[in-house]
Amino acid sequence: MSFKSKKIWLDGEMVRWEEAKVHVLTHALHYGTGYFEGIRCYALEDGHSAVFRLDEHMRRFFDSGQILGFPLPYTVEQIKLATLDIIRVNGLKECYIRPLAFVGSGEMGLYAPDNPIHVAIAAWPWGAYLGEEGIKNGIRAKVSSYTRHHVNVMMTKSKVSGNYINSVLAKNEVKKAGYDEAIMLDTEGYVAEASGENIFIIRQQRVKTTPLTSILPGITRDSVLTIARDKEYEVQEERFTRDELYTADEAFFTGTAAEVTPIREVDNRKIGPGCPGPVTLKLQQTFFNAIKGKDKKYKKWLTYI
Ligand code: PPE
Repeated sequence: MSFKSKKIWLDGEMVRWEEAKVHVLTHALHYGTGYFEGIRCYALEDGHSAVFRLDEHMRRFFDSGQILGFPLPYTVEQIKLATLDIIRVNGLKECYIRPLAFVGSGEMGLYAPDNPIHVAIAAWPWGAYLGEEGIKNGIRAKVSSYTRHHVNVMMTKSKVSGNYINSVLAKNEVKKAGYDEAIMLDTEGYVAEASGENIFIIRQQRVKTTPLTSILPGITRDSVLTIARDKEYEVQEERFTRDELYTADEAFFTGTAAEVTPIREVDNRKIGPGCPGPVTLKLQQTFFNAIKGKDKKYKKWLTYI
C-alpha cells in the first residue's frame, strides 16, 4: 500500500502526482474554504472494480458547495466521469478517492468572491483506516474534551475543510492519550459522531444511531441503516447520552475510510464483553458483501469501472 499514484485530475486536466500544486496564498489554505468527498472503489470477485454509492457522494459534494456558497464550476456528470477516469488512468483496482473543491488565490482577506474555485480529484490505495486489527477485533475510543460544532457555528451537513479543525483537535487529543478514535458530544452533551465516522450502538438487538442534526450525513451510515432495516432489526435515529453508550451491548463506527469498525472500549470501559458482538458482525459482513458486489440486493449501489 502506498500513499501515491501517478496522476491527479486538476481543473479538467490529468497532471502528474508531483505537479498537482497550489500557491501559498490559496484562500482555502488560510481560511479553510474548501470542501471534499471521500469515496471508495473496490475490486470485485469477477475481476471488475466498482465505486460504492457514487451518486450519493456526488450529491453530497454538490450540496457542500451549495451550503458554503461556492458552487462547483462543473456539472455532476463531468465530476462523475472525472472520478471514474482518475481510477482508470492510475490503473487502480481498489482505492480511496478524494475530490476536493477549494477557493484559490487572487484577493486576500475573507471576502474574495472573484477568486477561482479549483477542483482536484486524487485516488490512491488506502487500507483499513483504523487498522485491519480494528476491523476484526474492535478499537478503543475516548470521548474528546472538544465539543462537536453547534449547528449554527459550522455547517455540519457540508464536508467543509474548515470544519475538520474540530476533528483534528479531537483526534490528536485522544491519540496522544493512547486511544484509537475520538467520540464527540454535541453542544447539549449528547453523543454526536466521531472525528471522521458516524456512531451506532446496539442494546437488546435494537440498533440506534444519532439523528441528522449536528452530524455529517454519512453514506456508510445510510447503507448500514438500510441493511439493518432489511434484516428487520428495530432501528432508531435518536439522540443518546454518554452513559447509554457505556451500557450498550455493542457499538461501532461507520465511514467511507473506516467502513464498519467495531468499538470494543469507550473511556476504559469494555462495551459488552469487549469484542465485536453478533449484530455488529452481521451488519459488518453484509456491508462487506455489498461493497464487494456479493449481495444482489445491493448491486444498485455499485458503479462499475
Ligand atoms: N462524520 C464525519 C465527521 C466524517 O468525516 C465522515 C467521513 C463520516 C461521518 C462518515 O461519512 P461517510 O464516509 O459518508 O460514511 N470521513 C471521511 C474522511 C476521513 C479522513 O480522515 O479524511 C471518510 O471516511 O472518507
